[in-house]
Amino acid sequence: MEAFDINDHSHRRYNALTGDWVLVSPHRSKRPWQGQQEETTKEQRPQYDPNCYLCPGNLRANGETNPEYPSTFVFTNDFAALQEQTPAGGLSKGGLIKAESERGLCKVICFSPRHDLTLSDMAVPEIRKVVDLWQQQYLELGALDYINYVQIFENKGAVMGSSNPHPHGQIWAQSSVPVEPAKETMQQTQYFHENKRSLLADYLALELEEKTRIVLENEHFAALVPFWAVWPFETMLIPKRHFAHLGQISDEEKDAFAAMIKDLSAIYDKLFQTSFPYSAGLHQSPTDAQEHPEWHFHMHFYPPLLRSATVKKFMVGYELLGDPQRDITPESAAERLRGLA
Ligand code: H2U
Ligand code: ZN
Repeated sequence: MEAFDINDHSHRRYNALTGDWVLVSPHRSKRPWQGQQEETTKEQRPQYDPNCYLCPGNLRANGETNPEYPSTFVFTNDFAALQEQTPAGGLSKGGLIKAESERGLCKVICFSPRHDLTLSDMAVPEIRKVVDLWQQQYLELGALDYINYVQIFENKGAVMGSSNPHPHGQIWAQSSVPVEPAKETMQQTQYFHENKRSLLADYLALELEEKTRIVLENEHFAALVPFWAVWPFETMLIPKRHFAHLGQISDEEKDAFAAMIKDLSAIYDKLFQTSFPYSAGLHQSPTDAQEHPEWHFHMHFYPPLLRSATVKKFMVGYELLGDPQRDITPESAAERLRGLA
């Protein structure tokens, strides 16, 4: 039998950050495609849309009017999935039928008053204001005694379920730690106890040495396609310094973070000459009043597009029933993204 070649032979990759596995089938990326094509929006948008519920001065669904905000704007989601006034309680039958009440709150953040922009069109000082607001919200919501985790994220593009093209994101803050950050907490804690170092700092050092999965780098942050990426052009932004949450980021690091978001999203837009859709979000330490020396702040980008602006990756079949799977390798995805920098 010939020797194993990671660039050619099927293999499973371990996600050191979550403990999950992904099946990689590099030889399969040449198969023909006659399936569904996604609609992508490339239409010119006005700077102000009188019908947009996020534009300054407009009316929202609950009857409130948005202020004439000059940069960012945050408000409580009028259709919040989590609510502060949820009564305590639950249900348990033989440990098999089990429910727990969940308290929380949801907010919407407008990144800009301009209806026609996305993060990739915005200037770095404008994105920096979004980072400032993320920081302020993480600290403010995290300080509430019933909030133990704050999830900040953006759904971009209709294909990702975004309800409105106006540049915006969301925050869901709640009393339990959801599954993904809980897995990351467990993996980082175990690594930190065994090695007395941050898992992601050590992982980033390996990646900066190997360089094959690095997309971009500046003084304080790196963008890379993780070794264990599931989505075709999935990336992570990782700060070079080990800190747990935005309450610990320096001003200089905030500027570098804003610049990385700008540069990475510009690369994404170039990849298929489209306003590139994705779900992106910050992962930071739980706000559960525990010390979290193991936690290393980072941002994930999960874009669904596979081979063009119209062909999306589906998580179906084996991926629903077995493990997630990918054809193009993270190394070749990184090489393509790097080429557009
Ligand atoms: P998405 O585009 O990611 O769905 O986020 C928009 C959010 O805005 C969505 O959660 C809220 C929706 O509940 N929303 C309001 O809070 N007020 C409105 O007037 C319309 C939409
Ligand atoms: Zn708008």
